[in-house]
Amino acid sequence: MPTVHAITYQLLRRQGLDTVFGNPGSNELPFLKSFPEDFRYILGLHEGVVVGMADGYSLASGQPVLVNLHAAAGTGNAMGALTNAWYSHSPLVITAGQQARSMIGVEAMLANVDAASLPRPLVKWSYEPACAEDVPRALSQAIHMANLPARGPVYVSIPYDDWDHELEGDADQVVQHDVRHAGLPSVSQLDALAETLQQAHDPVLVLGPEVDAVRANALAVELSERLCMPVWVAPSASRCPFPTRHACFRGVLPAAISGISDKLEGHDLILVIGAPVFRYHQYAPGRYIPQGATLLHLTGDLQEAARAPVGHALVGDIHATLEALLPLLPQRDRALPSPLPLPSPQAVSTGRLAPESVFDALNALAPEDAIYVKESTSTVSAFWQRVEMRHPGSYFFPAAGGLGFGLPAAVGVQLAQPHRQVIAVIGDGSANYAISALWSAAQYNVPVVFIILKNDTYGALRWFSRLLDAEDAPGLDVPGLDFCELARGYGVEAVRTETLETFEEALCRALKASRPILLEVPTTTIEP
Ligand code: TZD
Ligand code: CA
Repeated sequence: MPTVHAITYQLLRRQGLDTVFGNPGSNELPFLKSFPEDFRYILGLHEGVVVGMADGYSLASGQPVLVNLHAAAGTGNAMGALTNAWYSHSPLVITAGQQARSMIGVEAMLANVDAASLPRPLVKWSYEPACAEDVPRALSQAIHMANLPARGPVYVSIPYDDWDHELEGDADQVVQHDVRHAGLPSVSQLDALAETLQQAHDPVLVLGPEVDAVRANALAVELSERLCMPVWVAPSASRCPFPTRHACFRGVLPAAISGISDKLEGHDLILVIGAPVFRYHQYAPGRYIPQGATLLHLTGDLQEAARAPVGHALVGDIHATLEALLPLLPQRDRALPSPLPLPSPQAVSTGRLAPESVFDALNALAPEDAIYVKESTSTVSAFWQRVEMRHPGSYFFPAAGGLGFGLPAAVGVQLAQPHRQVIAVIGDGSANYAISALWSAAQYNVPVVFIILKNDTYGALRWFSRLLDAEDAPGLDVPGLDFCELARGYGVEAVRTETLETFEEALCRALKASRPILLEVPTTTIEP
């Protein structure tokens, strides 16, 4: 009779979860033994790195991904990274080993008492099967739960003496179990939507990460051109849903209540697609939307829809909705908005490079379909202005703002997209939270170009400290770091570049190399 181990690997294979990101302990070894040759195990040296790599892999592949962590301590280490996975709707199927069933109660070493509670509230579903027979079914449920909308991470704790257990009857049928989702609005809902859009005098489109996640980018372009409306990216952008040099593109909305109202002033209809309404950051109270405006909200996430403070929401599959909506909308007889002026090239002065110069160079020299994983918080606006992004899946930023995403996610994204160049643009503060991702990049020869912007400070916090009248706060600078030495210590080639010429040269060399390379660039500090 087949074992839990055998059926589980059949299930994972059938569901396409053949890359496992993990960090093992004794509880996990019975799962990992006889690891099938058609599976791939990617080791991360810290669980934050493991989840960050898996998150990047899932974001870039659009597929559920298996993560294998060590019981309580391993899961605990992963929690920071889980904040990002939760908000980016990454379908991570996280498994963790548990002590042998008979030793959980006595709290033997490495038992996770109340395992299912530990990862909450950062998972959609968390479970420890009540008996060994239930393990494959629970894993099947986990995969479907993670993958059904709104997608998100799930967690299953598995006692290590379950794997050799033999299954009876037709328990193997769970391998074929299939769950599909259909999420198209009704005809009358679509008609009402089309009617409202056509009636609008001056509509504006606000796009969120879900547009990029479901590859509705081209549909969003068509919609904006059909209705000749300006397009903003929803605040705290974790992905790029719209080509940034398109005539309709207006930029990223500020992450503040009153700031958004100011930017959208004058529009009578605000159509938000695939974003929360809204993901604010700094507290600047005021009106949620301009007086007299109506907000329509299309999202696949019922929680996003329910928690919005304003608007009329329609929850469904946004790709299918846009496909069905477009034929109902006649071309609007009006000029497209004029394109934003291109930023003038950053003047190069002596001394440290401005981040803007680094971005100008990237924009000129990187492949046109490069994928940027960005985690330098003070340079977000400059980056969006200067680095053109054209294709779906070109930009990833930590969705919950939890630092430690950038380095590992870049490795995961590059593993999932071997034919596109991944460029990680990381702050000297952010880089430290998951620095050992460099080891995984080196060991698996993942050819990411890592650029560390080294301004010796938590730049964004410097800015916030002025905003919050807390400039005398301690702990805002990070001097004395040498990322070239750190990178070499983890096996990654590294070079420090202090002038524009040496940066450009090193970048060109790194882009041609088929191995990971880190460039450390001393820069000035700018405002977010
Ligand atoms: N810890 C974690 C896990 N996430 C966080 N977001 C923070 C702390 C707080 N934090 C920010 O929100 S921005 C920031 C910190 C420490 C500074 C990041 O510095 P950096 O980038 O060098 O990466 P800049 O460009 O200098 O701001
Ligand atoms: Ca910094």
